[in-house]
Amino acid sequence: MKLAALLEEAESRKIAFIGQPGAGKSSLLLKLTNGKCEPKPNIGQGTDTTDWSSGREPVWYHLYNGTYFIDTPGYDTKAHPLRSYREYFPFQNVDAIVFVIRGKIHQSDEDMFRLIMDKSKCTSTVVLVRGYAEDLTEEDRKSLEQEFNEKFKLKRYHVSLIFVSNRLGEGITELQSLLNI
Ligand SMILES: Nc1nc2c(ncn2[C@@H]2O[C@H](COP(=O)(O)OP(=O)(O)OP(=O)(O)O)[C@@H](O)[C@H]2O)c(=O)[nH]1
Ligand SMILES: [Mg+2]
Repeated sequence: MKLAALLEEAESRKIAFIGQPGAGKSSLLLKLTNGKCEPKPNIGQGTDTTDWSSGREPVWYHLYNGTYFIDTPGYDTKAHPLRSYREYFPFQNVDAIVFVIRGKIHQSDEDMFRLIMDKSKCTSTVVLVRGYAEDLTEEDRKSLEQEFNEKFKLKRYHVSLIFVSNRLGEGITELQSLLNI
């Protein structure tokens, strides 16, 4: 696959965004790069906006300050099933993975998290982002943190959890400093 070859060759740092359709990956990429990455990612009104399955050559990465940002399509769809990530996505060639969750945790999210942990073999930094945080109360956050810890074993894997709102900007500075952007 072309992406794998490209990432293997590139000496710059690489940060990938992975999550369900509409989780807010492309919006987060734009925020983290202060709206300046090139090319700009497409932000959707609905889901499946970032698409690697069409016949056209997809945009594999977005550049900002010498870092490659890889904005993956939402997983667990007909066009981008989990197995396509298992087979083709070069997890081992990225330096950091931002795993974005929006709402309820699905079995496919647990499967994807396991895949990330297995494939990246702890060589990359993994951060769990809970998006749409502007709607969450303190209580919500506490129970989500507990649920994430149980389902994803964040402590065991040393994965940080960050609440982010792309709408209000919450969590962006924290994530930038964690990822050294
Ligand atoms: N309120 C709110 N809306 C958000 C947030 N993040 C993203 N959105 C909106 O959610 C929609 C989808 O956002 P995208 O960034 O395109 O989501 P994506 O994960 O890249 O989606 P795909 O590429 O289709 O997988 C857009 O209308 C965004 O404006 C957030 O934190 N809060
Ligand atoms: Mg997208």
